[in-house]
Amino acid sequence: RTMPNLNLAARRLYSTARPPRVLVTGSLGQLGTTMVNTLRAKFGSENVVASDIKKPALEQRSTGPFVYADVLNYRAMEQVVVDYGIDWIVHFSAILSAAGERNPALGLNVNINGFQNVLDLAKNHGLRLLSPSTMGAFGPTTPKDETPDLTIMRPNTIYGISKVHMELLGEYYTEKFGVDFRSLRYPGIISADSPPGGGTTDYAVDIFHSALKENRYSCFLKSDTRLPMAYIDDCIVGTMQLLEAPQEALTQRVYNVHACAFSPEELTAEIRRHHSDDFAIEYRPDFRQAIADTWPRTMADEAARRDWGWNPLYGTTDIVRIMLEKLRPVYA
Ligand code: AKB
Repeated sequence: RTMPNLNLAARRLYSTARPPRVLVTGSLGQLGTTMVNTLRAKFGSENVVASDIKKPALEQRSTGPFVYADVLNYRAMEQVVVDYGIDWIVHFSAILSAAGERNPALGLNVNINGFQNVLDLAKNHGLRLLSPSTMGAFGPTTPKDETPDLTIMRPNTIYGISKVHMELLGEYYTEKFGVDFRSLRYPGIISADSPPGGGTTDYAVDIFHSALKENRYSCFLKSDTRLPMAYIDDCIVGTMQLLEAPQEALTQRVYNVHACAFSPEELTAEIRRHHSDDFAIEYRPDFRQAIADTWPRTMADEAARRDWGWNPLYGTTDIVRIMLEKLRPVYA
């Protein structure tokens, strides 16, 4: 059946009569795997196309379509959009904070040019685009407690700079071209099933593996470095909520989301309580300390709660309990 020749707004309406076809970039990363499974459970496996430039494990391949697609190649991405009749893109490809400082050229290329490509695809093909931002978009001069949505944003990392660029450009395309761009500023995300890659908050996942493996951990942040964090289930539920929210509900395009906050020493105390009193930790701050020092301690997220129902369920104690439960069998 050929698509009638409708204008973009009507085409969006037309496509709501059936489940949306969603493309997920960076689908093999920390958030991609869970997001793809959640989208497939909701919209049907055949309607969710996972993409990445790595080879998926067999189980990641078997749940639905997977394509090799490099976000740096506009034409290749466009071919996927056209071939699969994509309506929405969830853009997870990114080089995170620590990896971006190790390789600034790569960080700039993937985070700026990769985003530009999906943004242009959204414009040219009338797609909804959800591309997450981060607390890393804030910087040393941003107020650190209850950081508001709208505040000083002068980050000093490649990751932060490229995410501010993304936020502004997304808003610009919404204003000028009617692109349906949506974003949320993630805190550090804690997950057991998929490892994080190249972030400053990675310690808060690594620590559980080390605790169970050798009952000790060498932490690359100082003991009292407090940062916002969230459990992956809250992150994915929130991302789905924003993705599916009706346009009229959104009073802004970029939203802070906050769930809990802890420092390495607070996390260690919880791990000792749930795992072992003699869990040992040493602190050897490296270059990631300077990154963490520029980020908020807590973020204000009233707008996300009000506009699309952000309502995180997991606090620090829950996260520690669940992470230990899930990972214990791996190291038994
Ligand atoms: C990182 O640490 O770079 C990420 C983030 C907070 O965006 N986890």
